[in-house]
Amino acid sequence: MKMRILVIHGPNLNMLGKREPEIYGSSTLDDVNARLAKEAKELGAEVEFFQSNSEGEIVGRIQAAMDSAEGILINPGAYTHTSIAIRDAILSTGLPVVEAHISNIYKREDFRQRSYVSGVALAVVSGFGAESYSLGLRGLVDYLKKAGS
Ligand code: CA2
Repeated sequence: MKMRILVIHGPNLNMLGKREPEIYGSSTLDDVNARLAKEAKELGAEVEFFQSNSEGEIVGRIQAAMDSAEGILINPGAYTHTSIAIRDAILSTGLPVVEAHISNIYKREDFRQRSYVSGVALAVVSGFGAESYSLGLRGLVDYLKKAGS
């Protein structure tokens, strides 16, 4: 059974580890991806990474995943709170999607308390720092293993 996971990092996540370490930690995006690649290997999955600051590019990559992945792990960044287009793209693929956030969006500003993605996601992990991605990956792979058996 193939388990290819597309990991999508939304806007400004290319700045990880370079600014605001008190909120987003000190790991860089490359550190996070290297750790996910190692964990994916241990779980028997393949990962591909994509970061973009552009909503349209993220929508395009989600659509393309229909033919190249069995699941998506996404931190939509600030588009979480604004993007009906990303939500619609997720729905159109029918792929299981796990939403991950470094910070706990529910204990931050009011405008971060609404996610357009959560309602179409398999699951949400928010607030464990970069570990949120690892927990999300693990949950998604477990889900796919069960779904395929
Ligand atoms: O907590 C998360 O993972 C967020 O998705 C991060 C977004 C924010 O808009 C969401 O509300 C919650 C922001 C990503 C910005 O990342 C930076 C990292 C380092 C320095 C500056 C920005």
